[in-house]
Amino acid sequence: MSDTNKRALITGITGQDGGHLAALLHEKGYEVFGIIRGQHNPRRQITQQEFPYVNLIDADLTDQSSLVRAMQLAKPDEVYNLAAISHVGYSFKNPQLTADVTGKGVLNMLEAVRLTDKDRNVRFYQASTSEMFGGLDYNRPEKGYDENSHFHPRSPYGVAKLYGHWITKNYRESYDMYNVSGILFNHEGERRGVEFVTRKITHAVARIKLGLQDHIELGDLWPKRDWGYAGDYVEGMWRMLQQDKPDDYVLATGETHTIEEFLDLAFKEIGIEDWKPYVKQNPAFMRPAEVDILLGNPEKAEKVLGWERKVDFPGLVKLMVEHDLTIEETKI
Ligand code: G4F
Repeated sequence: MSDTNKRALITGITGQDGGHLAALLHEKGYEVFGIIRGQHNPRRQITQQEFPYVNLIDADLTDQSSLVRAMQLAKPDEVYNLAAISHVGYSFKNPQLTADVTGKGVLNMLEAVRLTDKDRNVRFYQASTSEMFGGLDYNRPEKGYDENSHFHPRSPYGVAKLYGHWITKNYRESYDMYNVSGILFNHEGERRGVEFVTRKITHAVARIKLGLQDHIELGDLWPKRDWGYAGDYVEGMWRMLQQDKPDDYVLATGETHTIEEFLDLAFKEIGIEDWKPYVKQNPAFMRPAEVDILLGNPEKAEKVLGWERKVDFPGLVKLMVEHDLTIEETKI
């Protein structure tokens, strides 16, 4: 089957990755369906305006019958399960909701696929995460975490994602389903929500430049992350589902940087060399347990999938600051 008559169903269509992936699949000629939740979701209209070609289906990861209905309506060749409670800090405050959506929601989606796809034609992508590794000294490989590294999640979010990861694998082994987990390290960009540290910084930096605010409040600045560009990562997701056999892959840059380094580059974009007078630390943004360092090893994805990242760390920061300096939302 050529890409031009394939159908894809995306959960989490209103999120950062959902937007990038919808655009990519549309460009490849897919008919794209997206699951949207809630009777009064303000993002419904925004999504429909930005992606008029996406067919929105009302469903919720916590309601399995709605997912069965979504499968029957979309009749997809590929399912991308991107929906989740995805903010690590929020997951400490709402651990049970996180377990229901980010953990058990994966089971609900897998069951919906299993029950509606008797011939096992559907390919399923699960959005696994580097948060499952936990970043502690004792299990951190020198070249970065890979597909065989030990898991030690450090948040209710990481624990819930680990359940999603293993149940995806279990359904692959038990029911001969084409299930893949992409273990993605942090990926950012102009579509990132302002609740995540990179976009929070670039949004604030743009507002400081425009004279709309005079400082930014952050939590810990020493944690290190392996930050890539989300647009590059959705290409990797798609490639994972085009292989002959289902398998799991890490997508990462192989570099790790502190939040301070991100601040350095972001403030330099607006001509400020010393950002310290503009940054205040606020314990409200610190977490009960922190993931110290995330560094991924993308060798397998590069070799098997031919995946490569196009945007490097300085390029990512530049792209995000430049974007935030120009959009109207920065001024609101
Ligand atoms: O931007 P963050 O909230 O992302 P985090 O926790 O690394 O999680 C993201 O990446 C994961 C992949 O590894 C995804 F699975 C997950 O869904 C999400 O997309 O925080 C990054 C770091 C943390 O160490 C946090 O403690 O920044 C630190 N930080 C410091 N001040 C802050 C802030 N984080 C946020 N969100 N807000 C702050 O004010």
